[in-house]
Amino acid sequence: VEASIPEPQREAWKRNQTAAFKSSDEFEKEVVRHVETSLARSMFNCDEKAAYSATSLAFRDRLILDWNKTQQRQTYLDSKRVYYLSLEFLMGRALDNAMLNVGMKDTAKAGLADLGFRIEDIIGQEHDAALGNGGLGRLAACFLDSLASLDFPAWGYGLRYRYGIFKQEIIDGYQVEVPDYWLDFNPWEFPRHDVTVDVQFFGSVKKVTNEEGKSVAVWEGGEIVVAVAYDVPIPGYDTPTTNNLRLWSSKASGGEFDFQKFNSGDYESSVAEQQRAETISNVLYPNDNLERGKELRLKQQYFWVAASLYDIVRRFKKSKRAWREFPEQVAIQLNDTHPTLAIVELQRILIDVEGLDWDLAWEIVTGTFGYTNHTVLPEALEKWPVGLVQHLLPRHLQIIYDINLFFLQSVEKQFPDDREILTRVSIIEESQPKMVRMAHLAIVGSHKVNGVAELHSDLIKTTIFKDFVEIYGPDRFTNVTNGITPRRWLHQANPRLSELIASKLGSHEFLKDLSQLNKLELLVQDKEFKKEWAEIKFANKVRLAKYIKETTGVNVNPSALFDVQVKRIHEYKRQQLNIFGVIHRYLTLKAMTPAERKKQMPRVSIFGGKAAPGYWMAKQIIHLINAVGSVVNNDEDIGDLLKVLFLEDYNVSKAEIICPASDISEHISTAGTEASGTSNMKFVLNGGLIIGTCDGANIEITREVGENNIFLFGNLAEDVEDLRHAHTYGSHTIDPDLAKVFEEIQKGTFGSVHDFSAMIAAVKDHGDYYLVSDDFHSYIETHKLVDEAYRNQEEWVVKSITAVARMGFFSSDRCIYEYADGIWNVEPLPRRD
Ligand code: GPU
Repeated sequence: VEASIPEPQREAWKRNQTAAFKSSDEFEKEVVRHVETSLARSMFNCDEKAAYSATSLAFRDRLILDWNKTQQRQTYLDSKRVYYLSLEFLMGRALDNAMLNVGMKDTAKAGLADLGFRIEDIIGQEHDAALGNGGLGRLAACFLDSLASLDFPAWGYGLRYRYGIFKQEIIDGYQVEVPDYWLDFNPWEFPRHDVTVDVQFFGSVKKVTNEEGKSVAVWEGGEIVVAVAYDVPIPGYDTPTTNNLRLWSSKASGGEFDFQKFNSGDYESSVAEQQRAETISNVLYPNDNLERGKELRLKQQYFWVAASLYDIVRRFKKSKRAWREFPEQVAIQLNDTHPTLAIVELQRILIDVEGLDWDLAWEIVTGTFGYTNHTVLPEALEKWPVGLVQHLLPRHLQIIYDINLFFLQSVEKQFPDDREILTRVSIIEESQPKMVRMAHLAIVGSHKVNGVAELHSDLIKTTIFKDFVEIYGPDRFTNVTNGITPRRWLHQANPRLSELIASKLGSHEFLKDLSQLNKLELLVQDKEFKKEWAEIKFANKVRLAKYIKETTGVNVNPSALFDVQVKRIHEYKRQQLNIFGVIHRYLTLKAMTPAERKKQMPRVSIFGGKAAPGYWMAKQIIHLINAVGSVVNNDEDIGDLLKVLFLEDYNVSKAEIICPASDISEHISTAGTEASGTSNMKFVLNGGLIIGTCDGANIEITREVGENNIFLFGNLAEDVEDLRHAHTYGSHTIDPDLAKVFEEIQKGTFGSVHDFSAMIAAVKDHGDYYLVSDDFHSYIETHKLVDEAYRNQEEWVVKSITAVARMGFFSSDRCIYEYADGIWNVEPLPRRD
């Protein structure tokens, strides 16, 4: 249906076009209008929440005008687009980011002040959009910011979960999960009730002969769930480009079927059916680096993939181009294996719906997809039981078998004498029950596979995907080291530091060309500059100390060394190593005379992070941290020399307070286990140093900032296998200092001996898989070096400035250019208006 307004009437439209506010007066007008109309309130009942809502609606209106123009232009120019498929987008708050990206924060600040509000209080009203678990979801959010800021025509596709990651409460030292219902009022989304896709599940496949005498598959029966689009505008920084994040929400298909049920008095079962459909987009699975193979999770994956591909194909078809041009118009990036069914779905659309032959379709598919791997941990590699896929998606299973058949045939040709390789690389694992290996499917169906840091990309080529390098050659595999957006993680989180840097570099250009930070190195001997630098760090620590006081009641001294480890709780990330180290410090202090104690460097050990609800050991680690905190923080011998805190409900908006306030942060995973890490980058960009292992992006951070500006310790990835082997088959002795820590825990110093015994047994009796004991000594010694270095504040500030100056490489802008160049083959499309 043609919905376009005919030429003669367009004058009237142009005359009445909506104008974006430009001054604080115009902004105020918009806020008042939204309070009075959208919210139906007045100046007599406008609290901060209402002021936040109205401010957000005013900015949303502004963004959508830019959004419209961006989309019109992208459609008109019909250039290649990027689609980033991710089950997680950990966006955090939108208002502050929107104000800064459109360059209107000062305008809004003045306007809000005029109306009786402080901008910080208004920003603080917003509920985080927490549609992700950790690094993987936050990476997707940083990428969206960079794609828009660099003017790439790009869309994100995800699920609109009703419940994001749970809210964490700490009750009596234990984690308790509370549902995160965030949608009661979300001014940042545009429901598109007219943009829907019917998604089919279950049913059966029959072969029929078509008019041309060809046998074709018809997937019929089963049930339909409707996907409804919700659009979230993504503003670029200092550009009118505003991209789209499209999130799908599930709803029952309704229609005649329900009506029949209703008439036959079966109202309840039709309601139940509706609820079942809505369950699909109900909740984000709270696991990080773990796949548990739940049927509903597979349903989520297909629902989201099918709706997104339908949308992408619909947009392509509007251009009336030949199918073989599809990969020239469309690049789809798979954020981990979660969207791998997209490969099968596109093949299905092309052969079953559009009637292409298999080989052409497959060429189009592999030309379109790229796959990013984010882990080598075996428990995180996705596999689905063949029976489940058969039941839920019968046609897709047939196509998977065909893809596998053709793939294995070609491998057999290439390696005629090697039977073993076929078993190893098959997309189907011949286990009991048989499983579909999603990573294998993703590799076979993509033209590029990338890891997320150099070490990680090397590891996937030499371990889990080794055979595929033999088969496809090394060119299919590449590295794109992760990055972070300097807009949120410097400009927004640390405005004073951002302004200091801008004043020295002469502009804010560094926010879009982070390599310009290197000019700061010329200033490392500038006394005044160093003083300001140190003052800003101190002010950020004061702010965090205030937050700690408010949330935990504990007083911390902002002059102490702030030592932070905030990230998901996981044995491989080794918060247990950290807390054992803290106990060792406590015991050492206790053993000292008061005179000796006076000479020690005061420390504040700060932890934060969520444990997956079903991850028992991670929950024990949280409990031990809290238990140690309640002993240490109340020990009068210790006073300010050591405080131990667990900050509840770590999330993006809390990270914005915590990252600028660290002196040192801990990135201490067992070597070879953390694919990249990205918070390591956030802390260094904010002038904190790192204590870390030779793992993930720590290695590249070291290369950039220099070995003198980072504290590395521990065994190397290449030695891990041998050490593990020795633990199991040789004699396994525990580090003596660690043994003393264990004795203290077992004495009951920190309460519940029973609770902590499993953590100790994992090291002592079960092979110490994560090498806690092997790395303990070097960890403790390196912390001593940190204390020593921190005594020399003058030198410490030089390290801090030098490190920041050398962090340019870790901007997510650099990542996006690398993907655009090496994987997507897309160009930016700047708007000239
Ligand atoms: N990552 Br797999 C997650 O946050 N969740 C996951 O389920 C998987 C990976 C992380 C990696 O652990 C981290 O090292 C990396 O920096 C991040 O993805 C982004 O690539």
